[in-house]
Amino acid sequence: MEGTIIKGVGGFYYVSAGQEIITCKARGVFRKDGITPVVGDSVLFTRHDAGYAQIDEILPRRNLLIRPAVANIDRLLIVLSAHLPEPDWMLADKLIVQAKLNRIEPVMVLNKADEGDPAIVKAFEEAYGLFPRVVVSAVSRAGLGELEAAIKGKICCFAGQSAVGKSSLMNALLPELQLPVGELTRKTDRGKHTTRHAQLWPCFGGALLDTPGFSLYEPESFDEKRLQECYPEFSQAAPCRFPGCLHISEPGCGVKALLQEGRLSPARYERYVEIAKDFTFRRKHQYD
Ligand SMILES: Nc1nc2c(ncn2[C@@H]2O[C@H](COP(=O)(O)OP(=O)(O)OP(=O)(O)O)[C@@H](O)[C@H]2O)c(=O)[nH]1
Ligand SMILES: [Mg+2]
Ligand SMILES: [Zn+2]
Repeated sequence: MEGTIIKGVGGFYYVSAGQEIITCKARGVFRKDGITPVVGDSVLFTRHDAGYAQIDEILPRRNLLIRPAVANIDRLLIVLSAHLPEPDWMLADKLIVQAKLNRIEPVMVLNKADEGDPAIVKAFEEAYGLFPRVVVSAVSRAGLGELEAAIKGKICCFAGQSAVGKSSLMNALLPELQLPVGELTRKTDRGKHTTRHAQLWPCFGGALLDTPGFSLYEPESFDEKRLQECYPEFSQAAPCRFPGCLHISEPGCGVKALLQEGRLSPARYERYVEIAKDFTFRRKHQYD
């Protein structure tokens, strides 16, 4: 039989097939081969008269994200909070890169619009104006229709810092779930990592995955050319003088010109430089 892993905990995999959820164990050989089934995997399994069903095969993955491990994602819903916790813009940018390198479409979601800090809303628009994006509130339900439209028929995975409201948005979209949501710690205004496991919920003709947020970030290759392709902003730039321009300190750079003309978010650009330098560093030290 064929099914989709919706949850994996303690060596058990919960596989959705038709209207049923079947508890499975993975075949022993997977561990030997270093293969771990993950949430979102399409699998072939067999049922036995006694004991647990067994996952025999993992069907080819379209993509795989790690920490938390999820597979076969169409869209990554990258959630930021317009209030607390303070947005980790760098994490959001890295999640975009992670998504794009894995051929997953990023959708930027700014939650807590009911308490929205206008400066954050403005920064969000400036940074992500060229991305599909929605401003929403799990509390007031503003923007939820738009969010649902972005999800329809796709396998969508929530990602982002603890306490930005990923589980709250899941609950707002699918009230029957009643997932646990957490408070912010009083001292640091950060989240408490309430969600512990990735879990997939079929809905809207596709599925939604709640996750504990991504700790990031492990591209398989550190190719600066591919990194640049993750920045739709750059496609508006005139060609650079030097082929292979990193858009950092080279003369005659089209991206720098864009920046000087005020057509590129300085904050996004600064974070790009940091990520690009990190790519260069890691590429050079990959085989150390
Ligand atoms: N004002 C306001 N608060 C919200 C909104 N959405 C979530 N919250 C609050 O934010 C806190 C964290 O919400 P969660 O849904 O647990 O956040 P999470 O992203 O799932 O966090 P982790 O599971 O720890 O990764 C809770 O206290 C929620 O009530 C919103 O739209 N507006
Ligand atoms: Mg959560
Ligand atoms: Zn350049």
